Amino acid sequence: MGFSEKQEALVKESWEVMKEDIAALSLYLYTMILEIAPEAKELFSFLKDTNEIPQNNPKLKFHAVKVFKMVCETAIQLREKGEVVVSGSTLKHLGSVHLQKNIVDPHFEVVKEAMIRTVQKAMGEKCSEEMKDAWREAYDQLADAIKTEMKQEA
Ligand code: HEM
Ligand code: ISQ
Repeated sequence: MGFSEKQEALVKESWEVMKEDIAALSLYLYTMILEIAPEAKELFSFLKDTNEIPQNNPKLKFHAVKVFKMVCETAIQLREKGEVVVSGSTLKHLGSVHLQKNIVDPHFEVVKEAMIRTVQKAMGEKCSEEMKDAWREAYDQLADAIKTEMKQEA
């Protein structure tokens, strides 16, 4: 599906705002993931041995930022090139990491929903359906690229 300039702008604009409060928002993202799917706790090395989400774990924050940035980058690529462009080695690496962790399709829906709630939380009244749809679309395209890689590797 095509990605419009408007959609790209909505993703970029919200990411600019979100960046300013990344520590709190990354915690929120994990909180939402665990609220939707408590069993996901066992998947992440930095969560599985704790009762609470660690407040100050650099690895946890780094991962959350990386995921947001990748979706944002996907939005830009979708608009510029009409497709997801992730370097081959990165995509291969992501495919194998997620395959090893036994990530399945429903997990991708969980992360998407958690991410949308985080965008909503960050943007408050500025968050529109259009903005959320733009994030959903970019996320889905990136997730599909990772899933395809996972299938090829399996
Ligand atoms: C690891 C991105 C979806 C669970 C990673 C890493 C990245 C990443 C960049 C780090 C790889 C490395 O260690 O070098 C993404 C993106 C996704 C996505 C862009 C979707 C578009 C998911 C989903 C799940 C998941 C749906 C399941 C809930 C994990 C886990 C790890 C990981 C468990 C290993 C973390 C650890 O314990 O060190 N992902 N991911 N990911 N991802 Fe994802
Ligand atoms: C997916 N993969 C790795 C890390 C993540 C952190 C937060 C949300 C989703 C993620």
